[in-house]
Amino acid sequence: MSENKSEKNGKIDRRGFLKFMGIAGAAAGASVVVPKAVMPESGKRSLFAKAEGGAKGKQDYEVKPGEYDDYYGFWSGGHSGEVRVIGIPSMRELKRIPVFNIECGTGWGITNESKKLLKGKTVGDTHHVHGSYKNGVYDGKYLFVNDKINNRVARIRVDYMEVDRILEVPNIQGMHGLFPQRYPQTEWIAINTEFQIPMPNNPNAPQKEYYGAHTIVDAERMEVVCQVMVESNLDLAGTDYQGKYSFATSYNTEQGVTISEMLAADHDYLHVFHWGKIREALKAGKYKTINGVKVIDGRTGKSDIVLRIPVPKNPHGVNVSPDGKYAVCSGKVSPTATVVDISKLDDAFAGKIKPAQCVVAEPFIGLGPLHTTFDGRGNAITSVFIDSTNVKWNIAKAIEAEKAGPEVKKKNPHIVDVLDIHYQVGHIMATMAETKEADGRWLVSLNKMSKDRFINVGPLKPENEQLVDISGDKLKLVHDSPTYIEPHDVIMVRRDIIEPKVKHRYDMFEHPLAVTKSGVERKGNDVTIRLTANAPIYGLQEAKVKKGDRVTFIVTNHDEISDLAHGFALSNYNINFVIPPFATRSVTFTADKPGVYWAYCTNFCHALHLEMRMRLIVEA
Ligand code: K7E
Ligand code: CUA
Ligand code: CA
Repeated sequence: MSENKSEKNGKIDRRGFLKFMGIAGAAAGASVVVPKAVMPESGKRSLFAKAEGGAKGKQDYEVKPGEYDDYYGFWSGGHSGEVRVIGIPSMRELKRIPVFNIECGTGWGITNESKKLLKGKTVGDTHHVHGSYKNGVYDGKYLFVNDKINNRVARIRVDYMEVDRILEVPNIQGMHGLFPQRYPQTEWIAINTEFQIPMPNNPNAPQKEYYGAHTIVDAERMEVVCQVMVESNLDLAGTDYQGKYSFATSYNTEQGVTISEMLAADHDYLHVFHWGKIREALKAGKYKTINGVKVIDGRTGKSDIVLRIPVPKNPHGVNVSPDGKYAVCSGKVSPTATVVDISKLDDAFAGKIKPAQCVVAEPFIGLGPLHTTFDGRGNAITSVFIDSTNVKWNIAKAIEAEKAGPEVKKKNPHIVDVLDIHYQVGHIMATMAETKEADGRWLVSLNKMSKDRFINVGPLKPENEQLVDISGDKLKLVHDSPTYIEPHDVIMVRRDIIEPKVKHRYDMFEHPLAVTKSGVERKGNDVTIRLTANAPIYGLQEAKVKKGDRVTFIVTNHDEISDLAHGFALSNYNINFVIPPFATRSVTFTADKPGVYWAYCTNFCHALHLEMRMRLIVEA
């Protein structure tokens, strides 16, 4: 076959490919000559070409057939336990990355490789996804996502878009806010814990000995560096653009265990953690080791690592503006946002000014402000849960009005626009907004309820994620997108940052068990069956084992063509997984049922895909 005939735009087109494989594969049966796969050319649509041509506030959100999106959206899947990849602005779902869930499509939680990471856990509640950084911008290396249920943080390799590490963090519950270091690069990840518990977790500890913690994780080693113990819970997390501080909102400084106790105080705090002082404390040995983790006492009066800036009670999100100047706390119970001037923090840590003097504005937003994002042009946009709005406001104007006094302030000169959304918004995020390259093009409003926006699918409705054009002065709603349980947060990363890093096939020998020669090996009752997979055949047509054997199948896909994955399902043995190009996957089980069992390929790969199978004969 001529390579060129079956390639379009540098990519082997599936139709031409299947035609070719149908003939060659059927005739040869064994070694198939595979055309060299070529990287699809980047730029099926030049980034922003259309947007630049159009008027402000009128970007084209339609992505035509065959065109690419401008941004990768990485979505937390809430208590589905997964991460989703959604194209922006089309809102088309491109991929699901199983993380804390069991997923029979790919075999996540079924293969030995994934089981080793999951360690028997089967549920997860992802809230916050963030990428690794270099100099304040994503470097396209990793994504990090938390699990609030089992207190784990997972790392996704961007090159394979697959989880490679999962770390379970001791001494905490309700792992919530997570934010990576932004400068000079991501060495640490700051993680907050929403529930206070005794440290160590002693059931008889009095309520006043329940603590929260700010956990620092080493991003490369995926190990806990330390925890800073505080008396309050810590909710959302942020980091600055200098590598000096991390932030945490808190809403239970009362150390309450009932809802009325948690609402008793008239204010709460934005906690600021000083990384230099954390390093000093670790070096000086100023910590206790609890469950193998170095725990620094960060309670009020016990250390100078933590600065507590009073904010209206029960705040929620904290987001740092792309210019690195401000940390914005959303009020939640208070209808305001609190703007903290980061340049004043050093003086506050040094005791030269009071922590409250770091606050430079407290503008009115609306009822129930939760999260703030930025357009990179000096504006903030805050999600407002109770009002069901996105409120765009100007940070400089809010600071000016605060200085000018109550008469000016009550006219709300900072408010630029208010957009009704549908309905009850949680997070919002603008394109590149958590980087210094915030570009103010698109915003996604992650609405917790869709109510009447879609045809009825029963009592459990989808959530509604709305795409908003933020390129003009007005916020312009352009698209509704239903999603399944239950996204919290998202980041949207320019395509040119991610796309060059993403591979079309695995590095085959990165997996220590990669199969180059099919065969059966017995050691006592342990039987290893090694299989190559080449469309449309597995390396063996049959294998025999004995009842009671512990059987391990190891399968390596030798098809290098992009998009040619095989599956491996074993009838009546509850096994299925997918093997992408050059990947190796394995599974171990006890052959406890005698008989003939067909294993077959579940991922359509060839005209003879249905014939891609083998027998496992389990002798009595
Ligand atoms: Cu507001 Cu978990 Cu980020 Cu949800 S948190 S909304
Ligand atoms: Cu291999 Cu279908
Ligand atoms: Ca409170």
